[in-house]
Amino acid sequence: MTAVLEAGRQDTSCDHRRLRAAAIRVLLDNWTGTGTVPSQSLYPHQWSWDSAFIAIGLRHLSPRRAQQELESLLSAQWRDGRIPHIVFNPAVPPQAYFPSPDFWRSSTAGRGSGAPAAPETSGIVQPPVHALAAWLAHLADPHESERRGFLRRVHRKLDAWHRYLAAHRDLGGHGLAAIVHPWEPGLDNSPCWDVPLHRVSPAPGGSFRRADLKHSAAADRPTDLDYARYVELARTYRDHGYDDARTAHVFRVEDPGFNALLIASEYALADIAEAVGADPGPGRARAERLTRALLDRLWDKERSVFAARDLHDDRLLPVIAVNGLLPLVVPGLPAPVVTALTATATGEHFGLGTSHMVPSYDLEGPEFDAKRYWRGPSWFNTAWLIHHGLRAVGATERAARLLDGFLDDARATGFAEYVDPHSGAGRGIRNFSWTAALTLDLLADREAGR
Ligand code: 2M8
Repeated sequence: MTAVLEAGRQDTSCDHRRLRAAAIRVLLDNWTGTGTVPSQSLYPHQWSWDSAFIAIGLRHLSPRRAQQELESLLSAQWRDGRIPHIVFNPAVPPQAYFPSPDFWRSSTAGRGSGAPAAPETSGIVQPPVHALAAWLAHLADPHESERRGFLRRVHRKLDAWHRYLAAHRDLGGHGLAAIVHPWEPGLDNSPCWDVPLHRVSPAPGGSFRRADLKHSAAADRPTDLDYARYVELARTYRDHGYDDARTAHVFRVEDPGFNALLIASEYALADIAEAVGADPGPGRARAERLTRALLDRLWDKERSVFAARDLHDDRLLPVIAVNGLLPLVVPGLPAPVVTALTATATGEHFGLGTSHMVPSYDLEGPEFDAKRYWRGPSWFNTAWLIHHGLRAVGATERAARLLDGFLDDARATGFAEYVDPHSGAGRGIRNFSWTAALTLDLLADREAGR
């Protein structure tokens, strides 16, 4: 019996070693010298929240490289504090990705909002996971971080980023940050955005050329009509100088995922402040205020899940999706909310424990599609966040099972972008950077016996 157990353990550790080596290979291949592309084919530039997740994994490979990943992203920060969702690599041909720099025109159209003269960037944002990533990157090697003055440099920039969100994005006036484009929450094509997105008149069909369909199956990606609406929203924002006060923002939504990550990052920013000798009080106070607003505005008691609020009519959108589970990462939620939310995760809508990881949208919802991106498939970054949320609320057994499932899916799919929640089949592209990075992170947890 002991021999069998021992052999099983050796198999697992050998599998883990191989998986770790394969994840490292993906990150080395996708490193450009200053940052990491999510994928060399589909996403050949630097993406904002991808880089935060990538840094969380890179810290196990090279804490210094993790710091550089974040600093290269922050070097493209706008003077108003916004961290753009894409930082373009000038060496990549414009036709490799759409919308390309000549669509966003950040250095000219965004000049009034403080866009840098170079590099070119997009003008929208993505979820603020950066302070959390910076704090974790620091903790991986505090001496190296201290030696490079990492925390001191990023503290000011991350503080400006959170201030941008508070000053320019509280479009509802209740203390939460609003998103103004479906690409901002990172769950681009989620059914959550269907109602507000359908108010947007699509850009004319011939006015742009998609690049994504060269690398991914059309059945996995957004429809042409939705793409035309994304383009129109971004064009309108650009034509108003990316100025939130001047743009009418037809699409404006308070998203529970975006705000939950902001809260987690406010706490991390407070830790960073304390470490550099600044006052952590304001960051913690902001986190507490945001948590109260999240509960007041976005907790859908009837459905036992957090939901997005459409600021067009100030109503909760009755859509159950994975962004509604992300507040599990928020410290100090009331116990009845945690109990109800955990029950929702394990119930029929998400099937946590029986699904592959956590589906991006309600398994029983009318729009469920196991293949199409963010309309059903399970993603590794949301699984990683929910794993940590479950651990933090003491659901350790469920958290551990989710971790095992994550590692199995990452291995079986060659670090896919996302997977079918029923079959586990890999979808989208392979060798996807945040899948590899978060695999490294969870392997490190497993090795440390967490
Ligand atoms: C996807 O979004 C981009 C636009 O930002 C796209 O579809 O072209 C999303 O999955 C997003 O969350 C992710 O950050 C990005 C790069 O991985 O790809």
